[in-house]
Amino acid sequence: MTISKSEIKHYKIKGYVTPSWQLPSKQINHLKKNINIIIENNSKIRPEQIVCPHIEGGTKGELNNSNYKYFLKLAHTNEIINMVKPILGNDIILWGSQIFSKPAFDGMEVPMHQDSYYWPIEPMSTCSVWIAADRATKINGCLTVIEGSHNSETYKHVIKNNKTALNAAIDDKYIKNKIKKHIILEPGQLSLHHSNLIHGSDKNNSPYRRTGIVFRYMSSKSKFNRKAKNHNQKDGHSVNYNKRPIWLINGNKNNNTLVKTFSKNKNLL
Ligand SMILES: O=C(O)CCC(=O)C(=O)O
Repeated sequence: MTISKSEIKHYKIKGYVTPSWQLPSKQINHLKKNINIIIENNSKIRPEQIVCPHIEGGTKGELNNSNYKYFLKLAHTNEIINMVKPILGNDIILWGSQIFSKPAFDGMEVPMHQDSYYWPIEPMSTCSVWIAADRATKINGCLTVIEGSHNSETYKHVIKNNKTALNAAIDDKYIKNKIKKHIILEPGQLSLHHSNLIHGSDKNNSPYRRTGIVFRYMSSKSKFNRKAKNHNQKDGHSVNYNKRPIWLINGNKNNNTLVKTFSKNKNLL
């Protein structure tokens, strides 16, 4: 196992964890290289908003990502899946991913939010795995979380102006006086978070880029609801759930549709 009992306990009590396991250094270089290729080839898309790099064309053909299989394979990494199993059980589907890269001096804020507000999964049995490609610190806008907030309901969110990387944020009244915990990571380290955890990240005004990729896993005992209303970001980046392919990572797909499988044996890393 790549996650210890005490790390699982931390996740269950606080809604997130930073396990001690991290990507080996060779894989960190592959990760940086592949993220850089996507950013360079998609200069019209904000690097905080590169949605589904593991799917050819992204969510609707908007992404130039001939290296999508690299991300798909990364999402199948055994050590990562072994962390997700104790949280979601054995039936696991990969349903989404996003690169959140905040350029030096110009990185967008991710307003405080709960992922459950956005997602079409019923019931909401999910886990996000956020992998750092660059060092993430207080000064370049690392993830911040409100510990234990995953035990709360999904709160009302309000629409923000489009200078933020997400357009809906939790109403300030729910986070007033709450302490934000910074998740500081070295390249290759990762954190797991619960879909109800209140989290976000500050702008990056520093001279250091801050980049991570997040993979979204769900229990396939839950349903990926293809009829869920799509949400459209004000900047034109839209998310369409109707036809999105999803990948069976482990166990059974149960009643989910458009489920694909991926051969891990291809040498893509
Ligand atoms: O990378 C960030 O700053 C935000 C990530 C996030 O909101 C998420 O992974 O759910």
